[in-house]
Amino acid sequence: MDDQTPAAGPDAAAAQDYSEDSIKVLEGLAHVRKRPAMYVGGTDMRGMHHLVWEVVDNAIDEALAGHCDEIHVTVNADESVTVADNGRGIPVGPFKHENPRLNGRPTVEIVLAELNAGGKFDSNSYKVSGGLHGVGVSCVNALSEWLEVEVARDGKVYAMSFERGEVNEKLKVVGDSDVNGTKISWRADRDIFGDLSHAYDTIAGRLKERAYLNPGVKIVVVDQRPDGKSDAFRFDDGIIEMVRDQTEGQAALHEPIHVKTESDDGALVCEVALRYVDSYNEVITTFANNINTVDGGTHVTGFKTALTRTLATYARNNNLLKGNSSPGGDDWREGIVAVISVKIPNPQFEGQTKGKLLNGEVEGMVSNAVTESLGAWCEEHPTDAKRICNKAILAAQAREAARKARELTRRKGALDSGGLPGKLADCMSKEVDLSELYLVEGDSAGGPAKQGREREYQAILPLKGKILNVEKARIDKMLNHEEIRVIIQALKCGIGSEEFDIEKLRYGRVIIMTDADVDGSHIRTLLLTFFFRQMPELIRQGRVFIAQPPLYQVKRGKKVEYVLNETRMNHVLTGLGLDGTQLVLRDTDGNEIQRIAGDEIAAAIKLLDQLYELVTIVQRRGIDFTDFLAMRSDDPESRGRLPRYRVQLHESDHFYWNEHDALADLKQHGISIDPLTNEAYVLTSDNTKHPVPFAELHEVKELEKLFPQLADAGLPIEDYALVQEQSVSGERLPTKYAIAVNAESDSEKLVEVANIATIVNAVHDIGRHGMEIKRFKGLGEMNADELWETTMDPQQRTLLKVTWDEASEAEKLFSILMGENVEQRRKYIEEHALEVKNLDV
Ligand code: 28F
Repeated sequence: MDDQTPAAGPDAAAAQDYSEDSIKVLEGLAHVRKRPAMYVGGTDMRGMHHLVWEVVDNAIDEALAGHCDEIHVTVNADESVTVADNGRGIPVGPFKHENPRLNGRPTVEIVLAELNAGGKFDSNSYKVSGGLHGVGVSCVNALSEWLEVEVARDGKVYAMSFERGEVNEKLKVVGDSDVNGTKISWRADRDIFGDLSHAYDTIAGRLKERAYLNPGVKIVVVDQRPDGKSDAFRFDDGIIEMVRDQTEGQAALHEPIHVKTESDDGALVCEVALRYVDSYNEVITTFANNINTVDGGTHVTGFKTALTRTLATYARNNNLLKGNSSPGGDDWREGIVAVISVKIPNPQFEGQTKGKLLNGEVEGMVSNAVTESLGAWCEEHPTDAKRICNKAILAAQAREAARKARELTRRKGALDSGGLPGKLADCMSKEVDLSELYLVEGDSAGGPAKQGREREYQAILPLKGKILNVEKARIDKMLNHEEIRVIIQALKCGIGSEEFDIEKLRYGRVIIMTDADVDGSHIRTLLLTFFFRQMPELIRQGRVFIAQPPLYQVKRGKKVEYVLNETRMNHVLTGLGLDGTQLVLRDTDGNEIQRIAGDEIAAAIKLLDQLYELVTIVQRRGIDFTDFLAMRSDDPESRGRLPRYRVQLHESDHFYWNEHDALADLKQHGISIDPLTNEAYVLTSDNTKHPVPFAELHEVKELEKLFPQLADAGLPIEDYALVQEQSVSGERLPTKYAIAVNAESDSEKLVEVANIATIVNAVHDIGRHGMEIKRFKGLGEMNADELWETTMDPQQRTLLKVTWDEASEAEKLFSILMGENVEQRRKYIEEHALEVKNLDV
C-alpha cells in the first residue's frame, strides 16, 4: 500500500513538488473507492466490520496513550455505526504543514480526509492497536455514504460532516462541553458494499477480545436494531481473565499462570497466561500488537520451546517420568489453554493474511520469560505441577496407543495409499488443483450428486448420519469412526500436527454440501470443527467451501428455475413483473398524463426498494411512517425536512429538526445527554441517572436524499399513502397510479395502484402470476440435473469459502453445545433459539 502513501510528511523536503503531491493524494482517496478490497479486505460483511475495527482501534490507541478509559460502540437502527471515546478529542486547530494544500485546514479534517494522515503525521508514538491493514480512518470516510465527527475539546463541541470522503459541512462549534472526547458516526456506502448489515456477535466478540488485551478500558457495545443486545466489557486482569473465561466450566488442573516482562527501555512487552484443563485440545491464542496472529510466529515458537523444556526438566528432576514414556511437545500441550500477547515497536508480519509474526528478538524474550516464571511456579506449586506432568505422560501413552492402532488399520489397508473408501465416487483427474471433493449429506442426495457431477474433476463422498464430535473424542477413538475415517482416507493428507502433509492432498477443494435445514447446519458445524481441529491448514489455505443449494424452485409453464434465497426471489419477481409492464400516472381527474417504461420503470422500482427499506427502519422504532411524513417541516429554513431526533417523554414522542433545538428543549425538561453514550437521562433527587429514550434518526439523511429522486421519477413522496377515493354515488374513482400489464398491446390490462407504498408489491403480484413457487426442503428433492445446474456447475453455483474466523466460530459453538457446562449451553441455546431449535445434542 506504500505506493498510495502521499509522499508528504513533516520531514518532506521543502523542494517537494506539491502540485504533483496533491494529485497523488487525490488519487489516494479515489483509489480507496476504486479498490476497496485492497484496504478493507472486501466489500462483504467482513469489509463492513473492518470499518468498525479501524475506528475502534483509533479510540484504543487513545486509551493506550493513557487518555481514555471508555469506548462506546453502537450499531444504529439503519446499520450506521457510532463510536465514541472519552479521550482528548482529535485536535481541531489549524494543521501546520509545508504543503499548502494541507496547511491551515482543521487537523481533524486532515485526519479524516487524507489517506494515511494518522500514520504519517503521528511522529514518535507507535500504534500498538493497529488493525490488520491499519489503513486509517480516512478509508472509512472514503467508503462511507456519510460520516459525521464530533469532537469535545477545550470546553466546546465541534462537528463536521463528510460524504464519500469529501467535506460536506465544514468544522464548526455546535455547543459547549465540560468533558472531552471524539465521536464518529458513519454509514457504509451502498454503492460499494453489497449488504450493509453488521453481525452483533462478531462485533461484540472482537470488542471483548480488545477489552481483554487492553486491561482497564471499558468497552460498551449496543445494538439498536430490533431485539438488539448490549454488552459491557472491562477486564482489569487482562489476558488472565481471558484464559479464565476460556476455561470456564471445564475441569481445570490449576489456577491460571501469569508471565509478564518488559524490556529495559519498556519498548517490548510480553505477556502470557496459561491454564491446563482436562481435555485433549491445545488452544493457544496469540497476539502481536493486538493483532491476532493466526499463523503463530516467533512469539509462539519461543513459548512452545520454553514450555516443553521447563516442564520436561521439572519432571525429570523430580522423578515424575515413569518407565520409558517421554512426552513430546504435543503431549506437553494437550489440554493447554494459553494466551500470548506481545507489544513491540516495529512488528513484521508475513503471509497472505499477515497472521505470522517474524521479529526475531521476540523469540528469546518470550522463551526466557516463560522459562523463568514457569520454573518458579512449578517450584511453588508442586501438586499442580505434578498434575500437569501426569497429564502429559498420559498423553504420551495415548499417542503411542494411537500409533499402534493406526499401524493396525494401515496393515488392514484402511489408511494406506491404495485404499480409497468404497463409497467414494472418485474423479478421473489426478490434478489436485483442478479437482474437488463434495462431502454430501445423506445417501439420498449422494445418488443424484454422483450422477449429476462432472466426472473429470468432481468426486463425491456421501456421508450418512451425524458425524462424530471430534471435540470430545480422542484421536484413537476418532480414527475408529467410520465417517471421519472415510474423509481422511479420501483426502489422503493425514491429520493432526505430526502426520498432516498438504503435499499428499488429493483434491484442491473440499466442498461441504448439506441441506438448508437444522440437521444440515449441524453436520456442517461438525465437519468444520473436524477440519479446524485436524486439518487447519486446509482452512488457512482457503480450500474448504460450502455449497449453496437453492431455496426455491420456480415453475412457469414448462420452464423451471431455481432461486438461491429470498432476496434473489424478490429480484426475480421484480424482473418478471416488469416484463412488458409500464407505470401509468394520472392527474386528479383520472386522465392519463404519463407512462414510465423500460429502464425508467426499473430505476423507479430500485428507488422504491430503497424507500421501503428505510420505511422499515422508521417503523421498527415504533413510528408510523405516514405520521412521520406528516411531520415534514414547513418552516422556511428547513422546508420539507423530516425531524432528526426523537425523545420519548412521559410516554409521548417529541421530535426535533436539529441537535441544537433538541438539546435546548431537553435542558428545559431537566434532561441531559451523556456525550459518550449519547444516552439521555434525568437526574433524580438521589442523584441517580434515570434514562430517557432518545434517538438520532440517522435514516432521515437518506430519506431526504431519496425524496427528490423519487419526485424526479414521477413518484412524489406525498403520494406515499394515498387512498383510493369513492365518488358520491359510491363507485371507486380511478387511482393516481396504475400498472399496465402487456402494455400497449391488444391485451393490455390496467391494475389500479392506490399509492406508491404498494407499487412494488403490485409488480411482484404480476410477476408471480402463472407461476408455481416451491420451497426446497433438502438436497434429496432435486434430481441429478437439477443438482448439477444449481449447486455443482462451476459456471452457475455460488460457493462460500470458509474463513478462519468462521471455522473458529463453528468450533466455539461446538465446544459450547457439546461441552460439559450445562449452564453455558442453556444460555447459548436460549440466545440462539432460532438457529438451533431442533438440535438434538
Ligand atoms: C471515535 C474514535 O478516533 N479517538 C481519537 C485522538 C486524539 C488525538 C489524536 C485521535 C494529531 C495530528 C494525528 C489529541 N490530543 N475515536 C478516536 N482520539 N487522534 S483519534 O491525534 C491525532 C494526531 O495527526 C490527540 C493530542 N494529541 C493527539
